[in-house]
Amino acid sequence: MGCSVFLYGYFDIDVVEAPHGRAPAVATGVKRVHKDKVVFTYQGDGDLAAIGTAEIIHAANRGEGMTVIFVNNTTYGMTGGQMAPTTLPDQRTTTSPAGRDVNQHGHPIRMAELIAGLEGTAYSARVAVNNPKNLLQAGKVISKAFEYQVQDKGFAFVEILSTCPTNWGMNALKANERVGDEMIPYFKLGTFKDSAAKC
Ligand SMILES: Cc1ncc(C[n+]2csc(CCOP(=O)(O)OP(=O)(O)O)c2C)c(N)n1
Repeated sequence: MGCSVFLYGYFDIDVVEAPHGRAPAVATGVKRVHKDKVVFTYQGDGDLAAIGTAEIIHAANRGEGMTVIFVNNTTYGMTGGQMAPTTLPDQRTTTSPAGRDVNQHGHPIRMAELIAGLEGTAYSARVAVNNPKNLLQAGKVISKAFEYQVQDKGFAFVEILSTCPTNWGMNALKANERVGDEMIPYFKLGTFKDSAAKC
Protein backbone atom coordinates (compact mmCIF):
# COMPACT_ATOMS: atom_id res chain seq x y z
CA MET A 1 0.00 0.00 0.00
CA GLY A 2 1.38 3.40 -0.97
CA CYS A 3 1.73 6.34 1.39
CA SER A 4 -1.23 8.70 1.12
CA VAL A 5 -1.76 12.24 2.37
CA PHE A 6 -5.49 11.80 1.92
CA LEU A 7 -7.78 11.17 4.87
CA TYR A 8 -9.48 8.19 3.24
CA GLY A 9 -6.12 6.39 3.29
CA TYR A 10 -6.46 6.20 7.07
CA PHE A 11 -10.18 6.22 7.98
CA ASP A 12 -12.75 3.67 6.86
CA ILE A 13 -15.58 6.15 6.28
CA ASP A 14 -17.50 7.67 3.38
CA VAL A 15 -15.61 10.68 2.01
CA VAL A 16 -16.39 13.55 -0.32
CA GLU A 17 -13.24 15.29 -1.51
CA ALA A 18 -13.99 19.02 -1.72
CA PRO A 19 -11.81 21.62 -3.42
CA HIS A 20 -9.53 23.31 -0.91
CA GLY A 21 -11.41 25.65 1.41
CA ARG A 22 -14.82 24.49 0.27
CA ALA A 23 -15.26 21.57 2.68
CA PRO A 24 -17.70 23.43 5.02
CA ALA A 25 -19.90 24.34 2.03
CA VAL A 26 -19.89 20.75 0.75
CA ALA A 27 -20.48 19.41 4.29
CA THR A 28 -23.43 21.80 4.64
CA GLY A 29 -25.08 20.15 1.66
CA VAL A 30 -24.28 16.62 2.85
CA LYS A 31 -25.58 17.25 6.39
CA ARG A 32 -28.75 19.00 5.27
CA VAL A 33 -29.62 16.11 2.96
CA HIS A 34 -28.44 13.36 5.34
CA LYS A 35 -29.45 14.68 8.76
CA ASP A 36 -28.90 11.25 10.35
CA LYS A 37 -25.23 11.07 9.28
CA VAL A 38 -22.30 12.28 11.36
CA VAL A 39 -20.54 14.79 9.10
CA PHE A 40 -17.14 16.34 9.65
CA THR A 41 -14.54 18.26 7.69
CA TYR A 42 -10.78 17.85 8.05
CA GLN A 43 -8.86 20.94 6.99
CA GLY A 44 -5.40 22.49 7.18
CA ASP A 45 -4.66 26.11 8.00
CA GLY A 46 -3.97 27.16 4.41
CA ASP A 47 -7.23 25.48 3.48
CA LEU A 48 -9.47 26.71 6.30
CA ALA A 49 -7.95 30.05 7.33
CA ALA A 50 -6.94 31.40 3.90
CA ILE A 51 -8.48 29.67 0.88
CA GLY A 52 -11.76 28.91 2.68
CA THR A 53 -12.14 31.75 5.19
CA ALA A 54 -15.58 32.67 3.85
CA GLU A 55 -16.87 29.10 3.93
CA ILE A 56 -15.80 28.36 7.50
CA ILE A 57 -17.07 31.66 8.92
CA HIS A 58 -20.49 31.33 7.32
CA ALA A 59 -20.92 27.62 8.10
CA ALA A 60 -20.20 28.40 11.77
CA ASN A 61 -22.41 31.48 11.72
CA ARG A 62 -25.30 29.48 10.25
CA GLY A 63 -24.84 26.92 13.01
CA GLU A 64 -24.51 24.03 10.58
CA GLY A 65 -24.66 20.73 12.47
CA MET A 66 -21.17 19.57 11.58
CA THR A 67 -17.87 18.98 13.32
CA VAL A 68 -14.78 20.71 11.94
CA ILE A 69 -11.31 19.34 12.61
CA PHE A 70 -8.80 22.09 11.87
CA VAL A 71 -5.12 21.07 11.71
CA ASN A 72 -2.89 24.06 12.36
CA ASN A 73 0.77 23.43 11.55
CA THR A 74 1.57 27.11 10.78
CA THR A 75 2.32 26.42 7.13
CA TYR A 76 1.03 25.23 3.76
CA GLY A 77 2.61 21.80 4.08
CA MET A 78 1.51 19.93 0.97
CA THR A 79 2.71 22.59 -1.45
CA GLY A 80 6.15 23.00 0.11
CA GLY A 81 5.96 25.24 3.17
CA GLN A 82 4.54 28.61 2.17
CA MET A 83 3.39 31.20 4.74
CA ALA A 84 -0.12 30.56 6.09
CA PRO A 85 -2.43 32.90 8.05
CA THR A 86 -1.28 30.98 11.16
CA THR A 87 2.48 31.35 10.49
CA LEU A 88 4.03 32.81 13.65
CA PRO A 89 5.73 36.24 13.75
CA ASP A 90 9.32 35.97 12.44
CA GLN A 91 8.76 32.39 11.25
CA ARG A 92 10.71 31.69 8.07
CA THR A 93 8.80 30.02 5.25
CA THR A 94 9.45 29.72 1.53
CA THR A 95 7.35 32.86 0.94
CA SER A 96 8.62 34.72 4.02
CA PRO A 97 12.35 33.87 3.85
CA ALA A 98 13.24 36.76 6.16
CA GLY A 99 10.56 35.71 8.64
CA ARG A 100 6.91 36.77 8.90
CA ASP A 101 6.77 40.54 9.29
CA VAL A 102 3.41 41.30 10.92
CA ASN A 103 3.45 44.89 9.62
CA GLN A 104 3.59 43.57 6.09
CA HIS A 105 1.92 40.17 6.31
CA GLY A 106 -0.57 40.66 9.12
CA HIS A 107 -0.84 38.76 12.36
CA PRO A 108 -1.38 35.02 12.82
CA ILE A 109 -5.11 34.35 13.06
CA ARG A 110 -6.47 32.61 16.15
CA MET A 111 -9.26 30.67 14.47
CA ALA A 112 -10.68 28.92 17.54
CA GLU A 113 -11.30 32.29 19.24
CA LEU A 114 -12.68 33.82 16.02
CA ILE A 115 -15.13 30.95 15.50
CA ALA A 116 -16.14 31.07 19.18
CA GLY A 117 -17.35 34.64 18.65
CA LEU A 118 -20.03 33.57 16.17
CA GLU A 119 -23.60 33.01 17.31
CA GLY A 120 -24.08 29.68 15.50
CA THR A 121 -21.06 28.05 17.15
CA ALA A 122 -21.94 25.53 19.86
CA TYR A 123 -18.40 24.47 20.68
CA SER A 124 -14.91 25.76 19.92
CA ALA A 125 -11.68 24.51 21.43
CA ARG A 126 -7.95 24.25 20.77
CA VAL A 127 -5.79 21.23 21.60
CA ALA A 128 -2.29 20.03 20.72
CA VAL A 129 -0.82 16.64 19.88
CA ASN A 130 2.81 17.30 20.87
CA ASN A 131 2.95 15.00 23.93
CA PRO A 132 0.95 12.10 25.44
CA LYS A 133 -0.92 14.33 27.92
CA ASN A 134 -2.09 16.74 25.22
CA LEU A 135 -2.88 13.85 22.90
CA LEU A 136 -5.24 12.30 25.47
CA GLN A 137 -6.91 15.67 26.01
CA ALA A 138 -7.26 16.11 22.24
CA GLY A 139 -9.11 12.80 22.06
CA LYS A 140 -11.60 13.92 24.73
CA VAL A 141 -12.21 17.26 23.02
CA ILE A 142 -12.74 15.65 19.62
CA SER A 143 -15.21 13.18 21.17
CA LYS A 144 -17.12 16.09 22.68
CA ALA A 145 -17.24 17.90 19.34
CA PHE A 146 -18.83 14.81 17.80
CA GLU A 147 -21.22 14.30 20.73
CA TYR A 148 -22.51 17.84 20.26
CA GLN A 149 -23.28 17.08 16.64
CA VAL A 150 -25.12 13.88 17.58
CA GLN A 151 -27.10 15.90 20.18
CA ASP A 152 -28.01 18.52 17.51
CA LYS A 153 -26.37 21.33 19.44
CA GLY A 154 -24.94 23.11 16.39
CA PHE A 155 -21.53 23.81 14.91
CA ALA A 156 -18.49 22.29 16.68
CA PHE A 157 -14.89 23.30 15.94
CA VAL A 158 -11.62 21.77 17.15
CA GLU A 159 -8.27 23.35 16.29
CA ILE A 160 -5.36 20.93 16.64
CA LEU A 161 -1.83 22.31 16.96
CA SER A 162 0.28 19.97 14.89
CA THR A 163 3.74 19.68 13.35
CA CYS A 164 5.25 19.83 9.89
CA PRO A 165 8.81 18.58 10.53
CA THR A 166 9.78 18.52 6.84
CA ASN A 167 8.87 22.12 6.07
CA TRP A 168 9.98 23.37 9.47
CA GLY A 169 13.38 21.80 8.72
CA MET A 170 13.61 19.81 11.96
CA ASN A 171 13.20 16.26 13.19
CA ALA A 172 9.98 15.01 14.79
CA LEU A 173 11.24 15.46 18.35
CA LYS A 174 12.31 19.08 17.79
CA ALA A 175 9.07 19.77 15.95
CA ASN A 176 7.02 18.58 18.94
CA GLU A 177 9.15 20.81 21.18
CA ARG A 178 8.42 23.76 18.90
CA VAL A 179 4.68 23.22 19.36
CA GLY A 180 5.15 23.61 23.12
CA ASP A 181 7.75 26.37 23.06
CA GLU A 182 6.45 28.60 20.25
CA MET A 183 2.94 27.67 19.16
CA ILE A 184 1.13 27.15 22.48
CA PRO A 185 2.26 30.54 23.91
CA TYR A 186 0.55 32.25 20.93
CA PHE A 187 -2.26 29.75 20.31
CA LYS A 188 -3.48 29.09 23.85
CA LEU A 189 -5.02 25.71 24.53
CA GLY A 190 -8.52 25.58 25.94
CA THR A 191 -12.24 25.83 25.32
CA PHE A 192 -13.41 29.16 23.94
CA LYS A 193 -17.11 28.37 23.63
CA ASP A 194 -19.20 25.59 25.11
CA SER A 195 -22.94 26.04 24.75
CA ALA A 196 -23.58 23.28 27.27
CA ALA A 197 -21.28 24.70 29.96
CA LYS A 198 -22.95 25.97 33.13
CA CYS A 199 -22.34 29.66 33.94
C1 LIG B 1 -8.60 26.30 -4.30
C2 LIG B 1 -7.17 25.79 -4.22
N1 LIG B 1 -6.16 26.67 -4.07
C3 LIG B 1 -4.90 26.23 -3.98
C4 LIG B 1 -4.62 24.89 -4.04
C5 LIG B 1 -3.20 24.38 -3.98
N2 LIG B 1 -2.92 23.72 -2.72
C6 LIG B 1 -2.90 22.37 -2.59
S1 LIG B 1 -2.43 21.86 -1.08
C7 LIG B 1 -2.22 23.46 -0.57
C8 LIG B 1 -1.69 23.75 0.81
C9 LIG B 1 -2.64 23.40 1.87
O1 LIG B 1 -2.06 23.72 3.10
P1 LIG B 1 -2.81 23.43 4.45
O2 LIG B 1 -4.28 23.56 4.24
O3 LIG B 1 -2.19 24.25 5.53
O4 LIG B 1 -2.57 21.87 4.71
P2 LIG B 1 -1.22 21.06 5.01
O5 LIG B 1 -0.70 20.63 3.66
O6 LIG B 1 -0.27 21.95 5.77
O7 LIG B 1 -1.70 19.91 5.84
C10 LIG B 1 -2.53 24.36 -1.58
C11 LIG B 1 -2.42 25.83 -1.50
C12 LIG B 1 -5.70 24.01 -4.20
N3 LIG B 1 -5.53 22.69 -4.23
N4 LIG B 1 -6.98 24.48 -4.29
